[in-house]
Amino acid sequence: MSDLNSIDALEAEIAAAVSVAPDLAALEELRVSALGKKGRVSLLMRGLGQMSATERQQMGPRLNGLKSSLSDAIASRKQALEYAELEQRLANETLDMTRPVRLGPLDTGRVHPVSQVMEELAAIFADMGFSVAEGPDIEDDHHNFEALNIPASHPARQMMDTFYLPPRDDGTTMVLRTHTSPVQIRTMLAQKPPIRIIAPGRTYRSDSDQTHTPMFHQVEGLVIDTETHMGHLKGCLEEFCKAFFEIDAIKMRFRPSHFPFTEPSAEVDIGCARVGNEMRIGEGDDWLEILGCGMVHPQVLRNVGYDPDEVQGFAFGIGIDRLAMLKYGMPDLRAFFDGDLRWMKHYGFRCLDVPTLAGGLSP
Ligand code: 2U9
Repeated sequence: MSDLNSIDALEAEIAAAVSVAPDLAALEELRVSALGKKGRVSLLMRGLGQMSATERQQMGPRLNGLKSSLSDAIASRKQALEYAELEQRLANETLDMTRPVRLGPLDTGRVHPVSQVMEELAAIFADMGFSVAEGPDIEDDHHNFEALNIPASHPARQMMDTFYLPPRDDGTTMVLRTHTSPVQIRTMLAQKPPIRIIAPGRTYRSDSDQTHTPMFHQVEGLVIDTETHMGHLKGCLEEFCKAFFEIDAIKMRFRPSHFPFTEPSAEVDIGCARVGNEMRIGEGDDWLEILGCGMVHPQVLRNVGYDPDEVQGFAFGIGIDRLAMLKYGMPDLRAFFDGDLRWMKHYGFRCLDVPTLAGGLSP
């Protein structure tokens, strides 16, 4: 039969052992020997049944107190030991981030030149404060045509250019987007100016020959602000061309053009030299068309609820596949989408060739 003094002694003894338990295994052993089914505290509690009512009144609360104080002591020692173990691991386990990457399996896959160029475009435009916007490949007539000031009579609306999906139950007909412009419409409807985005992605037109594939890639850009003018457009596109072709002095020519969604509109050529089969950008007296652009048409601004007297902007569109062909010298567009591994091995990029402006865009 234990008295209160012997319980105090037991508590002091076990608490002392807990406080110096050297590791988690030793602590667990102590826990089992005190609080486990046949532990010393559990046996004492079992003895309560044989006590007189007066004794039980005194010993019951004391034994409960003993159990909870030991549980607390064990829990806090456990936390301290776990923390010390983690500290030890953190001190011992080190990673040398400066070591060269071991290639092996990482070296078998290739990044498609189109994906690589998309990454380059995102890096260049991110540096000028643009963010990347995305939208659905399947669009409705309004976002793909109507809001962009493309009238029903426009050739782009004809069956021969656009992929139409079968009409839906509500009578509407969806299309495969013919450009990424509906992404800009959606962005303008969802956000307030200032807007500075690029919209890269897949686009579809019913066209297939040596220089056209039914699915192709575009990047379009849109800037909307309160005092935007052609000077900003030209500066922005010049910065882009210099960064993309990695040339400091690039000749550019803006030729008047027409698009329903921009006014005025222009097509942009860059200076180049054709030497045999080779195309050298930034040299010679030849010109090469690379993009279209213009100031966003006031009607397009009105269509998204903007006031053209308050805000204006510029937009541009670039064909990514052709850009990739020009920069990396692939001669045939159709091979882009053949999925031929030999082609990928030759023209593809290693997955660690991530383009950054600081690290150099192309490997
Ligand atoms: C909004 C307003 C204006 C996007 C533009 C072009 C000119 C253009 C072609 C380049 C090569 C398509 O892939 S391509 O054949 N694009 O010439 N695109 S301006 O103008 C916009 C877009 C969205 C709301």
